[in-house]
Amino acid sequence: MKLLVLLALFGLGLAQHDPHIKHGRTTIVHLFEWRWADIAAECERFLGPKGFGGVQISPPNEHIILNSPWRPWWQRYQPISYNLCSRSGSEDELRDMITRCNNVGVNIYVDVVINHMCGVTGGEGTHSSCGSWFNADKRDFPSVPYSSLDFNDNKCRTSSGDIENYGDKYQVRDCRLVGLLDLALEKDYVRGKVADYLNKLIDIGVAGFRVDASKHMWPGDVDVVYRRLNNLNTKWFPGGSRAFIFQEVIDLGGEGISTGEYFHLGRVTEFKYSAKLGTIFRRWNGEKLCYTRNWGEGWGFMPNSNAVVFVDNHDNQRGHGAGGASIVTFWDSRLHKMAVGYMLAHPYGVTRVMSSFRWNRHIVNGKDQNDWVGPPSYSDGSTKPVPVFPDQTCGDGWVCEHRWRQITNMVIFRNVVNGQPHTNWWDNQSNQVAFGRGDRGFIVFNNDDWDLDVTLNTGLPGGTYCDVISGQKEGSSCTGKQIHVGSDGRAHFKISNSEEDPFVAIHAESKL
Ligand code: QV4
Ligand code: CA
Repeated sequence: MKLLVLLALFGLGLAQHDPHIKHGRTTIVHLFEWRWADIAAECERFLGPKGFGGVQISPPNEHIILNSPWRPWWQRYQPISYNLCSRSGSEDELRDMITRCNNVGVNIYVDVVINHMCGVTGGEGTHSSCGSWFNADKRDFPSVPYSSLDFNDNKCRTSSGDIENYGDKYQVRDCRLVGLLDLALEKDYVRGKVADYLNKLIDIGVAGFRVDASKHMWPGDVDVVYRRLNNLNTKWFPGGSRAFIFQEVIDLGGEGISTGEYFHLGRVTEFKYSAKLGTIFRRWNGEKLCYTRNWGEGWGFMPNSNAVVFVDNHDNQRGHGAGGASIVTFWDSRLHKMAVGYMLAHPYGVTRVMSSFRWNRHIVNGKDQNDWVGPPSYSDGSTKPVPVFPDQTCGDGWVCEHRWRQITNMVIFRNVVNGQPHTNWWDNQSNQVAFGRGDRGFIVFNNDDWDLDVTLNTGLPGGTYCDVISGQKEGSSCTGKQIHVGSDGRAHFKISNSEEDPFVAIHAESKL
C-alpha cells in the first residue's frame, strides 16, 4: 500500500515535468509584455507555421498600476487579485488568445505570481488593472478576498519584515521579497484561492505554469496546491494530462536554498546555464567554447529531465535577478544569435527563447538606471500593438528575437533533430567547435579571432545541404551557403571570424 502511494506521488511529480508540446516541437518563446491580441495573431501567422511549441505569457491577473516610476514592467509582479484583466488585455482577449494558439498547436504557459501580492508601500485605492480597490497597509484585497490573516507578517522574524539574508531559508520563504506582501501559503484558505486561480486558467486551456518566486515558497506548500489542480482541458490535451510546472528558482550556488528541493514537483529554471553560456561566448574568466564538450550535467547543472534553459530572461537581461553582466542579450545581437543557436542545437533541457522590447539603456556604475522601463506604450500607459513588416521584423520597439532568421531556423533545427544524441564533437582547443545530432543535423561555431577552415565528420547522409544561418532553403534553392557532405559523411567548412554570423547549421530538412 505504502509503495503504491509512493508510486502515485512519484508519477504525479514526473507528470508535471512534461510540457505537453505537440507535433514534435520543442521550444517555448517568452513573449514578454505582449498583448493577448498580438499573441493570438502571432500564434497563427508565425509561431504555429514555424514550429514553436509554446508561449510563456506575462502574468494575466490583476496587478497594481504605478505612476512613479511610470508604469514599470515589474508592476505586473505585484498582484491585486486573480481577476483576469491586465496590461496585456481583458479576460475575453485572454480566452480568445488561448483558444487560437491551442488551435494551431501552440501551448500557453502562464507566469503565475502566487508568493505575494503588491508591495507594502502599494497604498490604498483603485490603481489596479481591473480597477479593484485595495489597501496594502491593511493587507486588504477584497477582490480575492485576502485580509491581514492571510499574510506572513507574524511569521517572519527579521526586523525589517523583508528578506535580509538569503542564507536563511526561513527568511527567504516567510519574509517579504523586496517588500512584497508575503502570502501565508501554509493556510488552507490561501492554497484554495491560489488553486482556484490556476484551475480557472487550466479550464480555459493553458498547458502549464511558470511559477514565479518559487524559491520563496515552501515546497510542501506548493505541492498541496499542485495536487489540487485539474487535469488539462481535453479539448486540446489527452485525458489525464497534468499541468506542466516550471519553477523559478535562482540557484547559482552558495545560498540557503537549492533547486534540488523542487525537482519532485516539476521542472526548474537553470540559471547557471544562462550565466555560464554568457561567460563562455564572451570569453571571460578564461572560458573557451571547447570546454563545453560535456555541456549540461557535466557542468554541474541540474538533471536534464528537470531543466528549463535559456540564454537570457526578462530579469537578467536588465540586471534584475542573478547572472550579472555576462548575460548575452539582444543588445549583443551577434553573440546572442550564436548563444541561442548553441542552446537550441544542444540536447540539454527544455529550451526557452526570449522575445524582448527595447528601452533606453542608461548604465551608471554598472547599473541600468532605466531597468524599470515598461513595454512600448502610448501616453495613457496602454501597451502598443506589435507591428510586423514584410521582412518579418517588428516595429515600435518590439525586438522579436524569435523572428530573427538565425533564431527561428534554429528552433526548426531543434525540432528536426529532436531525440537524436549529441555526436561527432570536434574542437580546436579554443573557441571553434562543432557537433552533430545523430544523422539529422550538424552545427559549427567559430568564436575565435581567426578563420575556421576544416573538414569534419558530420554524421549526415551525403548530399548538398543549405546552411540555415546565412540563409535558408526556399523551394529547391538555398539563399545561404551550401555545404557538400560526401558519401562518407565528411564536409568542408570555412567560416571567417568576420562574418556577420560566424556559425553554420545544416539538418535533414535543409537538404537540397
Ligand atoms: C523597494 C525596496 C525594498 C522595500 C520596498 C518597500 O527595494 O527594499 O522593502 O520597496 O518599500 C519592485 C522594485 C523594488 C521594490 C518592490 C516593492 O524594483 O525596488 O522594493 O517593487 O515595491 C520584479 C522586479 C522587482 C520588482 C518586483 C515587484 O524584478 O524589481 O520589485 O517585480 O514589482 C530574486 C528572487 C526571484 C526574482 C528576482 C528578481 O529570488 O524570484 O529576485 N524573480 C521573480 C521575477 C521578477 C519579479 C519577482 C520575482 C517578484 O522574475 O521579475 O520581480 O514577483 O532573485
Ligand atoms: Ca513567501
